[in-house]
Amino acid sequence: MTLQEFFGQLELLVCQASQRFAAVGDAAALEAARIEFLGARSGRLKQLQKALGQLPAADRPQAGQRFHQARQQVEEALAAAQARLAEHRKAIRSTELFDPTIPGLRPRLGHLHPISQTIEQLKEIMGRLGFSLADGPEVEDEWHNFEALNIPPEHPARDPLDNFYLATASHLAGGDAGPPMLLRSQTSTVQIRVMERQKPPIRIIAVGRVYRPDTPDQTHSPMFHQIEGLMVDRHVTMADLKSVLRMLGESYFHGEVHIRFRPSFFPFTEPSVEIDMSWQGRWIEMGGAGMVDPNVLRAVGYDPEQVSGFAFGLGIERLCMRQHGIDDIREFFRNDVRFLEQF
Ligand code: FA5
Repeated sequence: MTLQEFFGQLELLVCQASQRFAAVGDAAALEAARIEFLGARSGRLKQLQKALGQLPAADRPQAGQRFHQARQQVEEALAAAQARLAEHRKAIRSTELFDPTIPGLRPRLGHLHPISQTIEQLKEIMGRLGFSLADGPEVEDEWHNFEALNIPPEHPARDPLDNFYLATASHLAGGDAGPPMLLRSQTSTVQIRVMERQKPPIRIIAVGRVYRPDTPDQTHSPMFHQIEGLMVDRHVTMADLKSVLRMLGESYFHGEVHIRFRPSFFPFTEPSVEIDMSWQGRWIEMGGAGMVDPNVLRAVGYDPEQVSGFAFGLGIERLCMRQHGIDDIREFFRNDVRFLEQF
C-alpha cells in the first residue's frame, strides 16, 4: 500500500465510523459499532495500524501522525454517540416515571410502641396533678442505687447475682477499677438525684428503664419500665399517697379504681406498702410505695422534723398489660408487627 492509499483508507474509515456512530439507536448497536471500528484485536483501525507497519520506513512518521488524528476523531464520534444515548435514556425515564393516572402508594405510617403510649399517658396525667418530670442515668453508682436509699452494703438486694454490675473499661484493663457501676434496678435512684439538687417542696415523677436479672416469664422481664413518684413537703401523709394513686389509676383506666395497701418492706420507706389496684373487679399488684424514710431525708440534707414525703414505684408494663388485657409481658419486646399494630 502506498502512503496516498493509506491516507485514503483512513479518510474513508473516519467517515464511515462517524456515520455509523451518529446513526445507532441503542446501546447494543453502539457497542457493535465500537467493536467494528475500535476493537482491540480485529477492529478496522487496528487493521490499518498493521498496514502502517508495512509502509516504507520514510513514510511511517507522517503516516503515524495521520493515523493518530484519525483514531482521535473516531473516539470523539463514539463519545458523542454515548452522550446522545444517555440523554435519550434520561428523557425516556423522566416521561415514564411521571404517570399522573397511577394511584399513589400510601406510605406505611408507624406509631408509638404501646409502652411508649402508656408512658406518655402517665406523664400527662401526673403533669395535671402538678408533678414535673425528672430524669436520671440508667448506669448508676452504688450510692444512688443503694446507699442513699438506706440499703447498706450487707443488704441482700446488693448481691451481684441480683443486679447487673458493669465491668468498666478500667476493670477490663486491670487498672484502677474505680467505683462499681451498675444498671439501675429501680427508678428510686432518681428520688435521690432530685432531692440532692432541690429543696422541698418536691413533686416529681421519673419514668424509665430498669434492669434486673429476673428470669423472663409471663409477668417478668430483665428489662422493664417503672414510674416513680415523689412528693416531699410539710404534712405529706399516706392519705395523700393513696389519693394520688387513685387519681392516677382512674385517669389511666378511665373508670373507678380501688387502691389497696398491703404492709411491705422497702429500706427507703417507712411504713412501706405494696400497691394493689382493682379495676373492673380484678385486683392486680402494681408496685411499691411508702413514706420516705427519715434516714433518706437526712442523707440528702433534709430535716425529717420539718418535712415528710411519700414515694411510689409502679411497673409500667403491668399497667399497660392490665389496660389492654395482654397476658404475656414478653410480647412487648418480641417486636412482632402483628402484635404492635393492634395499639
Ligand atoms: C421497687 O422497685 C421499689 N423501688 C418501689 C418503690 C418506690 C417502693 C418508692 C417504695 C417507694 P418492686 O421491686 O416491688 O419495688 O418493683 C415495683 C414494680 O415493678 C412491681 O410491683 C412490678 O409491677 C414491677 N416489676 C418488678 N420486677 C419486674 C420485672 N422483672 N418485670 C416487669 N415488671 C417488674
